[in-house]
Order: sequence, then structure tokens, then C-alpha cells
Amino acid sequence: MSNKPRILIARAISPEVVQRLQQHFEVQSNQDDVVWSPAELAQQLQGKDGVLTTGSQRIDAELLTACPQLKIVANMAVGYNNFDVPAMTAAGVQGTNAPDVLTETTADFGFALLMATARRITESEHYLRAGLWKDWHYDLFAGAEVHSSTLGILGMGRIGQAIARRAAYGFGMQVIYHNRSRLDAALEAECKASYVGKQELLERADHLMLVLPFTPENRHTIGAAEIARMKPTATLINIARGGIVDDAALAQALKDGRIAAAGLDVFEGEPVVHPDLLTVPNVVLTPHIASATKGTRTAMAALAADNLISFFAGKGPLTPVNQLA
Ligand code: 8YV
Repeated sequence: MSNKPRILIARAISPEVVQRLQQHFEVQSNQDDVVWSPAELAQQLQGKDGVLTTGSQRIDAELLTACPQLKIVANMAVGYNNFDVPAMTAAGVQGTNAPDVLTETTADFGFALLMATARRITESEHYLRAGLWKDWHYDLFAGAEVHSSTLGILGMGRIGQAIARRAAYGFGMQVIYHNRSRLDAALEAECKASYVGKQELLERADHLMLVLPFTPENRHTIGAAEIARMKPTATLINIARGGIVDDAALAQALKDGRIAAAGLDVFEGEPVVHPDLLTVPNVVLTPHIASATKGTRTAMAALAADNLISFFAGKGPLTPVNQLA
């Protein structure tokens, strides 16, 4: 048996990235893309030194205890709320994520979802496909204005900033944002974005885009009380994480017409979607695909692979999420 480190690729990825990893490691690859339960993942990880995985696989104390040989978990996602970071650090396991490579692609999707929601693209397509289009009507699928409107961004990290640039430069929108910390003045000016408090953001936004990471503290950051402060004509776009929005409260608000529409790429408890969201017409639903282009998926996998390669070469992780002693 070779003395190369042993790696598990826990989900199917581009063959070229698998081949690159095979040059450095003894690789076991889940190219059939079987969705393992936590117990199955632990089983597959026996004897492995590292794993390349995605945001949908939970890495917690129980798994780490079951896999004492594991030294690094490379997440093929910028978000890493699937990691119990303190448990990983306590177990001496390095965690890495995949920032930057998906920023522009994800921002593009945020805008696509905003446009589809505001301009009622999926709703009107369903109408057409159902054979209901018989004539022109003055207000047929009249939607909300995007250009020149006010975009509120909650969470102003890299993706939030990329969305702000698209909005300000491409669509002449007024951009306001709220974030844990304010951007420095030069970056704010470059993004043409003004900092406001959360309440003001809710009240002024014509379109509210959520781009903040999930932490236990920001669970249900947008619930019934927050939606009540929004304009009845507003749209809500969530490309961040399920759980940031109280989906039951949102479905009720959409039913009651308390806001105009929502575009959602992420859901509480996904891939299960709140049944009421499936029945309200004024919502655009997509299955967590904001970063899904062929090029970006390859770049995400390649960065996760490079983290493994650099780590086992003794050069340290490239994009760590925890600091080991
Ligand atoms: C991933 C994402 O596709 O990067 C992230 O944080 O949400 C997506 O790009 C997803 O996490 C994979 O599970």
C-alpha cells in the first residue's frame, strides 16, 4: 500500500479535479453521487485522512469521534454552517471553504432571481404553457420596477458587494445595505451603497436581497415582524441560507399580500420545501443553484482540492475557516 494520504471525495465532481487529486493522494471517489446518511459518511471515512465535501454534509462531533484519523475537511462551498467549527478545532481537524471563486456567478443568480420575481417571469410562463394566453391585457403580469428602484442588501460580504455593483452601475438602482460591520468608505463609494440600520433597510427597500451567512444568531432574521415593516409592494430574495427566513411566516405573508413576491433559492429544511410556498403563485423557487455554472462548479472543486494538496504538502490550508494550535 502507498504511503500517500487517503482522501474521500464525498460527492461527484469534475473528472479533471479527481485526476488532479489522484496525483497526490490515494483517492476514493463517490462518482455515482450517492447521498450518504451521516452514518454512511462516517463509514466511508474510515481510514481517510481528508475529505472533499459539500455544504449539505454535516461535520459534527459525533462524526469526528467516529473518524479519528481525519485531519482536514475541504468544503466545496463558501458557506460552512454544515461545520461544527468548535468541535473540529477541538478534534484538531482543519476546515476549509471555497470563497471568491463563486462570487460573481452567485451575484448573477441573485440578480436573475430578482428579475424573475419582480417581473413575474415564472408565473407568466406557467400561464402561457397552460394555454391561458388568449389576448393582450393592460395589466397582464404587471410587475415591479427594477431599474431606478431601491435595493436593500442584508449581508454585505463579497457576494453582497458584487450584487450592489450590478444594481448601481447596471440598473441605476439606489443601493442601501445593512451588515454586522460597515464597509470602509472607499469600498462603500465603489459599490455606490449607503449603510442604514436594519429597520430602515426593511422599510425603504423595494427589493430586499439576503446574502448573509447562517449562524444560530441570525436564524429567522426575517420573520413576521420584519416582513410587517416591509412595503406591501416589496419583493424578498433569499440566496443566503434557509433558516435565515421563517418560511412559514413568509408563506403566510405572501398569501395575505403583505409583500408582493419572493424569490427563494434556499429553504429551511431543504430539500424539503414548506408546502405553503409550493402553492402560493407569487414566489419563484429554485433548488439551491446560485453558484451552479459548469465553470464555477469546477473552480469550487479545484479550490477544495488545492486546499487538500497544500495542507498535506505541509504548506497550510489556502482558505481555512479555523485556526489549529
Ligand atoms: C453550494 C453554497 O452549492 O457556496 C455555498 O455556500 O451555498 C453553494 O454554492 C452548496 O453549499 C453546496 O452544498
